[in-house]
Amino acid sequence: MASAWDNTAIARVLTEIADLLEIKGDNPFKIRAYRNAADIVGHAAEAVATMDAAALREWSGIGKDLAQRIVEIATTGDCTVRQELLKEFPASLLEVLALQGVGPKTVAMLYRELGVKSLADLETAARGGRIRGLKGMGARKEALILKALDERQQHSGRHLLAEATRVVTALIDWLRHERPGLDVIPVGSLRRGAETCGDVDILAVGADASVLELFTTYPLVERVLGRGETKASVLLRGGLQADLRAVAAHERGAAMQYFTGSKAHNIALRDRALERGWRLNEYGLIQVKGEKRLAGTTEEEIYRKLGMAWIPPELREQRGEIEAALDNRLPRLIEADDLRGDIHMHTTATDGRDTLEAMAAAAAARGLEYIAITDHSQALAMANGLDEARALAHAERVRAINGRHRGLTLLAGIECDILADGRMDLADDCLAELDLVIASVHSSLAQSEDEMTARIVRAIEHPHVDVIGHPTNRLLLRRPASRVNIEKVVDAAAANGVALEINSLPDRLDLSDSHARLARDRGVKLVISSDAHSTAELDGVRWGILVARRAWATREDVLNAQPLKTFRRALKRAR
Ligand code: DGT
Ligand code: CA
Ligand code: CA
Ligand code: ZN
Repeated sequence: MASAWDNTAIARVLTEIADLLEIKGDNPFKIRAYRNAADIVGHAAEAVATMDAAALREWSGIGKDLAQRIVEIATTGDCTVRQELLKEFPASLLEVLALQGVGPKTVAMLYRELGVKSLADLETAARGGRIRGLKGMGARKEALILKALDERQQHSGRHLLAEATRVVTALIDWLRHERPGLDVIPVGSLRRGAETCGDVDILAVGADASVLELFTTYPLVERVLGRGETKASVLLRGGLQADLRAVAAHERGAAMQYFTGSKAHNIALRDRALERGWRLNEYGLIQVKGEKRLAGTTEEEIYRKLGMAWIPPELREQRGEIEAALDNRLPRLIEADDLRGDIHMHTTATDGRDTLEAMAAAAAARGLEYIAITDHSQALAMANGLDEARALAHAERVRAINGRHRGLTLLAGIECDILADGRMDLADDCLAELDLVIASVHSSLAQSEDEMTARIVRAIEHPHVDVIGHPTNRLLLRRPASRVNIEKVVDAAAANGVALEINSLPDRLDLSDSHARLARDRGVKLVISSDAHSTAELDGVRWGILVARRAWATREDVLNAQPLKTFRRALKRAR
């Protein structure tokens, strides 16, 4: 059997064990060893499930016991240590632990003193004012817990696109392994590349109903929510719900179109069909008079019959795409292969995990023509940010390895903090020496809209700033965007020839799709960057590409889709 356990899933079990041990108050060294192992496995380039214990022990930090545990997890999906711990503590405590601002010691105390076993228990205790009396808690902590519970409620049930994609890819691989040749297609918000997914929707085409039975036996199914004639729903480990629908081969296109959505796009399309006396649903496009079947095998024929070009799923949000398709003026969307450079990444000089040399080698292996190394500046002390002297010395090291990889040019850049008043964190003469300056906000995020807008605009007007990094500083499902007047930022960027970043980190995706669309509509150039803090994260640009596509961006709109020469000429410093 193909292992259902990819590295991230294995790492999650290891982290769970560490969490449970910490709640228990176990030996700190043992806890550290599990956390460390989770970190190593989660970032490993090889598939851990294909390795044996001896191979795992080659990695520093993984001893004999841990190696055996990992093999056990990779083959069975669980391990006896975790099972033993779950006899002592209910699994629902892990959800309490996952709450923002609640650590293992607090969870242990809440459990011991108040019998809090779940989020529901926690809410009752907090509302009843029973937490403030506990050692080290107080009314303020109690209020923070209620706020965290409230925020969780708001995001409840949504998952990052990258996480949903990872889970669905593993599930589909497993289905195809069990049923070679099975035609399975992910649809819904995942296929549209939306930044978060509620549940994931999957089609199995041309298979009989037994595929639904098989689906419910997937090893990572936590609970079967329902099973009917044509649809089954399950809750997967990690909390994601997945729906599988069995559809007939001749309805493939209609089902894809219908279940890809969005709802708003479907309604607009269906209205167009109705105007012509046709019916459009998940089974096909049907002429009502005489029940004549007009289309349904492919999406293309459905759109064609309705008088328009096929619309890429990322555009199906009822934001003008139907009108554009009717007029034959849909944009030619940027594709992953169009990216030639990646101009935002970190190394061990600040808070990256991998060295400059390793990042360069990984970029070359991915076929990139150029990269910019953009470590942090001094204000980000937590990240060991660079002062002027270190920034310049680092730039020298970057330039020194230029030419080591055939076809790859390295630019010596910086991700310079924008201070609270809009000044740059490093002196002008230092910034002038560098090849590229990304300016980013990392602090004083709670400023008023006026302050934050003026702060970013001031950075845009700085003579050496080329790009604004993650302009709103949101963290998906965790932290809202800063209050900032994005129109003013976009207009200032257009006036000053500064590019705006689409940061590809799965929990940032900042600019968002609609903000990026506003920027491109007003002639601002975009950059799509990984903001990688490890070699593996260089692949994250795929998420930024989806945002750019949802923003209607073409290759011409994206600076790092240009050859190096054009890219450098387009930077503000070149003006
Ligand atoms: P999500 O799950 O919240 O991330 O978003 P979606 O878009 O995946 O929504 P979901 O799972 O409720 O439904 C999947 C697709 O099925 C949806 O995008 C369009 C289609 N659909 C569902 N319900 C309706 C409906 O009532 N009317 C129409 N026209 N389409 C629907
Ligand atoms: Ca969905
Ligand atoms: Ca659904
Ligand atoms: Zn940053």
